[in-house]
Amino acid sequence: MLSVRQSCSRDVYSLDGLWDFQIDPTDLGNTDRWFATGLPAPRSMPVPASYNDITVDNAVHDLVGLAWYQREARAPRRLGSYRLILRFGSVTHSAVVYVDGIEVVRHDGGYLPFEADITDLVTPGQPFTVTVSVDNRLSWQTLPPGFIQTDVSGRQVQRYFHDFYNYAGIHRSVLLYTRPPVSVVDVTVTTDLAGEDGLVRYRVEAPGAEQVSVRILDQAGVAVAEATGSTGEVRVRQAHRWQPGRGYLYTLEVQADEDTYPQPFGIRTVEVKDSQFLINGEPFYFRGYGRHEDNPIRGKAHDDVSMVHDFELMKWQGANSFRTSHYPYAEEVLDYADREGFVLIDETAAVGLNVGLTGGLFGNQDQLVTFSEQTVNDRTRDVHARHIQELIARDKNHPSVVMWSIANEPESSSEESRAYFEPLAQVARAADPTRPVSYVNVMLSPPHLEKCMDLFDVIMLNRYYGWYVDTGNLADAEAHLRTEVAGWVQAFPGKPIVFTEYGPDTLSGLRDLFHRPWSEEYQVDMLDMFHRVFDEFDQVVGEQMWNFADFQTAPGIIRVGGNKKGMFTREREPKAAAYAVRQRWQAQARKEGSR
Ligand code: E9O
Repeated sequence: MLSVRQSCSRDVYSLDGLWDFQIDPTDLGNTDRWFATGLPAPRSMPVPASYNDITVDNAVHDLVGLAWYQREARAPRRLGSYRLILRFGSVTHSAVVYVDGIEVVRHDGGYLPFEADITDLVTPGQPFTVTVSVDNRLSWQTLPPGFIQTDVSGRQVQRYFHDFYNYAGIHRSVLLYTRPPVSVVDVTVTTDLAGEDGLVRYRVEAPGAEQVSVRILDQAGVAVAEATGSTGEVRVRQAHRWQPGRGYLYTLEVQADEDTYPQPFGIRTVEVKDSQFLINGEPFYFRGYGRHEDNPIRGKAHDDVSMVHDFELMKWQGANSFRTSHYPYAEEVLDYADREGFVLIDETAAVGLNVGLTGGLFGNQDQLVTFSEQTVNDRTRDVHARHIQELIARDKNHPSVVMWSIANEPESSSEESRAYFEPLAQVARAADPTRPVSYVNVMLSPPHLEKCMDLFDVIMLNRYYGWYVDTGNLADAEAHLRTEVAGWVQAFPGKPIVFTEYGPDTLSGLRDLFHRPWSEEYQVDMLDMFHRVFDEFDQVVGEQMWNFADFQTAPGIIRVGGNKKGMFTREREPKAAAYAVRQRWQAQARKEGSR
């Protein structure tokens, strides 16, 4: 799905701000439409925001069920033959949207956009009501998966297999935009290098358009090439490459009859070859973090203030990349990464998939939970396939995205898991033949148990030697880590290895002469130990520690106010490791710069 971009044929209006909000007292609103005459007892809720931490009401904070949002909007006065589209950046986890009481769209999947053409339901210049029901429930067929239990008081409790808190609400901007009756609905740009030149292949979908043409504008807005037709290949002479640390963006300005759509892109190549990860033909070493969209009060909402500040902190550290763990991030974040030259591993919301398990006692590191149902099944896989396709459709033109991660830490040592993932790897490759595809491997599936990795291009590993195992014993931890990396090298020669998680929980301000776990000293030591081992193996081409910042979790006996594995606190204050790792990363960056 195309991002919303302004142009001479497209106007954009924001519906962000305060909406009316109310919890569904009956859970039946989508059937009996009790909201049709307005929400009877509304309170104010900002959009975008997670609703959980805004009020001081447990009913809102701990809701398992439906919440309703409503506001008035106004159709543009001069619409003429143009279409009016209502677009949501994301609603977590599923939404049903009504315009003046008429359902216009529903969408499952809390981290991807959706839209509806509402032209025929509005009158130019006149107000109309937008109502959204937001369902935060997770089941075996949602991503991420989860299940619901009822406690002794009859209250529903959501259980899930990931540790980050199940924030919900309208998390990204709500926009109204106009476009001509015949318009661009999809653009795909892929690029290649030919000596100093860039080759730009494009494909435009604009149903019913009689004339399609494109111009390529450089970053200064100067046209450097053009072509006609809905597909083609254009040569950009002496191309500015999009490079890590130096993002250079061109714009493919598409003209389809009356419609103009500006599609930013970068000229660069990505390739996995001989255990290296190549960007523009040169070996790239990933330095950075797994992250979360997580902030005090606003929860998982996108906001530009936190985004720009987080990027400043990452640049200060010398990071060049991050993984969008464990779900697709706001489009604004990807646009900004494109501009800033950050390299992204783009992940689906498939976290906590216990493919081969049917019932059992399950610990998500926080809680022990018993369940008896079959967990993930064929329907889950169909949902998963759709998520992969929607993610790639949304993000395929971002030069910052260099790899698709189709799952985080699934069970991957059974034949069932292999059968589950084989078709999904194909779905990703069919949707995008130009980028590597992989998934992130959990510590429970070392090389001798692993059944899925040969389906993928890059070995991504989350490892916690020194924390969940060998706690407090970094000598053993180092030996075990070294042995395991050697095992991967031997089992999968030629596949690059990126560490996508490692690091201990660390309580900011806890200092300890004996460098014991939870102290800032221990975090410095443990990260240092991992880095020492990484440096011994050429096949290790990246280090993304866990996590950029502390983040909120579900309640549990090993979480004190959330997951504390951050390099920064949740408020973005640096822990001691932030300075120590900065030295290493800045030194690496200087070395690369002098090459
Ligand atoms: C996923 C991430 O979202 N990986 C977890 C992170 C954590 O801090 C979580 O925040 O807990 C680590 C999974 C570790 C599994 C270790 C199993 C060890 C068994 C021997």
